[in-house]
Amino acid sequence: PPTVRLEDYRPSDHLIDRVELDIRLDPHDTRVTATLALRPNPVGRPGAPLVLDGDDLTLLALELDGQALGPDAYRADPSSLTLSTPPQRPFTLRIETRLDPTANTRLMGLYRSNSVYCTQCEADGFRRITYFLDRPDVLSIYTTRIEAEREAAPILLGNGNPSEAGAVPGTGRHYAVWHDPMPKPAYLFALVGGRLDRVAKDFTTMEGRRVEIAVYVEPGKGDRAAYALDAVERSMAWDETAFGRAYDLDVFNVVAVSDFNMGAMENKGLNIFNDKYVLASPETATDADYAAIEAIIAHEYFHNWSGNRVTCRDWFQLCLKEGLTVFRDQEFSSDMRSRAVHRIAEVRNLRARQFPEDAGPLAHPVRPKQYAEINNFYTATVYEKGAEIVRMLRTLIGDAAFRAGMDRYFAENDGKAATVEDFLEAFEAASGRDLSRFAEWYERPGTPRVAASGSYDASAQTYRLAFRQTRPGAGADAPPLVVPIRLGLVGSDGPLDAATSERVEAGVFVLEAAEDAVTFENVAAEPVPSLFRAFSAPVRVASSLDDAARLTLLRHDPDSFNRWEAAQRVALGLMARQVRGESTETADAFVAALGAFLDAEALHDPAFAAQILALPSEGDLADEIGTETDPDAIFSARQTLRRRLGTGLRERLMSLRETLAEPAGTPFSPDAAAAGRRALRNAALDLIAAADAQAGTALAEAQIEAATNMTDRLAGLATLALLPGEAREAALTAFAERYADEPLVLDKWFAIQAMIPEDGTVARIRRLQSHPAFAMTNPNRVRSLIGSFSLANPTQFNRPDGAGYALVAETVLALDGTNPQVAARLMTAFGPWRRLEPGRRAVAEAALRRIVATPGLSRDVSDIATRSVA
Ligand code: BAL
Ligand code: ZN
Repeated sequence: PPTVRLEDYRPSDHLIDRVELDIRLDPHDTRVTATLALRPNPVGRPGAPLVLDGDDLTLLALELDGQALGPDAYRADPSSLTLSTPPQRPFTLRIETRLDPTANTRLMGLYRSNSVYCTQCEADGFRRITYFLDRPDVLSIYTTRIEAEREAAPILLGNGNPSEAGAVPGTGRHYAVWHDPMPKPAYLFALVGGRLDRVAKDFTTMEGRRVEIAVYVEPGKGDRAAYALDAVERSMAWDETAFGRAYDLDVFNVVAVSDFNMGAMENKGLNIFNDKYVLASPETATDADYAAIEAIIAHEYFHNWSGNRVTCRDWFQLCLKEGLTVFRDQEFSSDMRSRAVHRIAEVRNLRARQFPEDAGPLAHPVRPKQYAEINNFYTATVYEKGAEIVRMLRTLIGDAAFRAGMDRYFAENDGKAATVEDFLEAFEAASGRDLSRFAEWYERPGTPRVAASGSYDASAQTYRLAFRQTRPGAGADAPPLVVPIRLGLVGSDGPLDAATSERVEAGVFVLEAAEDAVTFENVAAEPVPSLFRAFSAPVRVASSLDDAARLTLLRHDPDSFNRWEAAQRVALGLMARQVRGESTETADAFVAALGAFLDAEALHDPAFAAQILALPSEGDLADEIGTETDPDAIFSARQTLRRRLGTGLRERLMSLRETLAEPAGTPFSPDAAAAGRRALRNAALDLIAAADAQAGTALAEAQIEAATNMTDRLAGLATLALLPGEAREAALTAFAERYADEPLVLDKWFAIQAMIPEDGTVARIRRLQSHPAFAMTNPNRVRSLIGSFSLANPTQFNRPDGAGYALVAETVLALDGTNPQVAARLMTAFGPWRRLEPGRRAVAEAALRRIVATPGLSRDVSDIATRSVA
């Protein structure tokens, strides 16, 4: 496939000022008439041909300024429409196309989900609706008339504000006209038509605009939309106080659909969501679901400014809207919940998804320099590492200059398609700081490593910390990065606040050279350094601290993140030594330290305590070991440590479970405090069961029986899932019966079984693929069963006999013909194959090469497959 390069960017030769769409919906024969007000772009090439993008389109009619065009005047095929000599003045094109939304299984463009017409246009789906300049730097004002059978689609929604509606006399059809006053690129276009329930409330913005917020869901599920509706309202209010951003239309609509490739989409005024991120009730949604709904509702809403009002010049700038908007939704969630606990969740996620990506064959810069298929660049690197860059920027220039820079960025670029350079320029102007070296973070892949070593001079009472940064794979010419290191010193009794250094400002030392050092004065005794507090930069830190020093941090560091990090590092070290067959005698001290921690603090902050108890994942350990990894040895080392904790802490864990149990009749609350108590009870259950299968089975069965919410019921089931036997199978059967009509709950049931770390799992998944509730046409089902298996069951996905790889490869190929985007995403699970031990590596490579050699692959899958083996 042709490669698109950032260096080849040039402005469009034509612009489209206004778009009028007339869309007559029909299940198989939808007619789209697009009237485009075009003109030559003053900065384009004079006299250039007009080449409109298409994808799988059927052209029915074409007029220029009201005159039908003869066959010699243009060339059209399914993927483009060309006028070789367009007028050198403003002109109008009227284009009629025919679509079959029911046959659209790619879920890009206009399609039907459960009989609801909906659209997905990012990144390049609009060209599946009509021929267009489908690029983010062509911004137009849209007016859309939508028409459909009233019975099938009583609700008709578009971008912007509703302007007119009515019946089409004598037809049983009706129409609605929507006008969007803000110029936008085509990827933000959307429409919805269907039979949907609606919940709504009013919000008055700080500018005095009355906005009607509405959430539309499948009929009968309105009560499950209340939390999402509330989250929209809180997001609107928060963006006003945190960023001074007010909403700009009279309506804000959110629609939940069941077949959706992504999590959600920020179309202007009409966000379309995967229903998994809207629908919630205590009976069907876990605390994690509630948190995800809150975060994604906020994310899509925040795009209204970071993405929609200010959009991207080209898709290489994707992080400009995504990294920034992830940063904004993380800040929102931190303000709504516990900042410390949320930061831990963010970093767990970054390490689980972005670090491996950045260390594998799919690594790319936060701003990629080239792509073959842009849909494959909606990655953890663009999103999560992109967010970390924004956070570092704030750390470097401080809160006030950061806010001033954001204001400036929005003001200068409103209504425009911007670049990373435009973004940084706003902060340079606001802070007076040269950010040209900082910009390097966008340019090169790979997770940097910072080595730190300290030396104490007792007579001078000084402590010197030396840092050295390196970057994997970066050539000698690669300049060092600007790395903000938030740090402090901790003594055996608590933080050493008297210690100071001239080079540390507001707790931050900025490492700008390959090597540098900082010296603290007034250090009364040898300290333990607390580095990268709150994870101040997305790097790997190498330090020679021993377990005793780390346990000092766990006890005394005022930075909660680093207390958690200390416990994780000790656990990782213990598990890595176990894998290498070395001594793990310090495990007892770790258990004792956790015991003391629980006694002192578990009831004070249960959510944080649950994080402390949750050991690093198998993926974290694989990442720590780095090469020649053996998933079975990793699994077994982790089991050993879980058992040790479960045995050593048993009495405390039992007692915490009692103390934290909710009194009967307590109404369910999804808030962070209540969720934290449930999280700690369930973390305790997990460890107790790891050490004592019988006790674990009894506790889990009792918990499932008594559960009044999905969090506890599912945690009980997840515990049982790790304990082979009749109790597990009976609980799985009962769960499936109870939730037979709840697809989103059955997704959890599919996932739990896909993650069972046992030999029988591949066969179990093959049986589940023919379960009546499973459907390859629904991305959530595929991700639950196959995605959970490939991403969260390392021992079985990486079976030495290759049966796990074969299962995933077969699914990728089976899906590629109907939904290449989801197929390609599934394939990314092979990413870390090169760090496996040689036997598995060979088997994984063979599976990948079979995919590469398959004829007729989509561009999506072919791109991932070829990069994976390159
Ligand atoms: N723009 C794609 C979905 C999202 O990141 O919000
Ligand atoms: Zn986004």
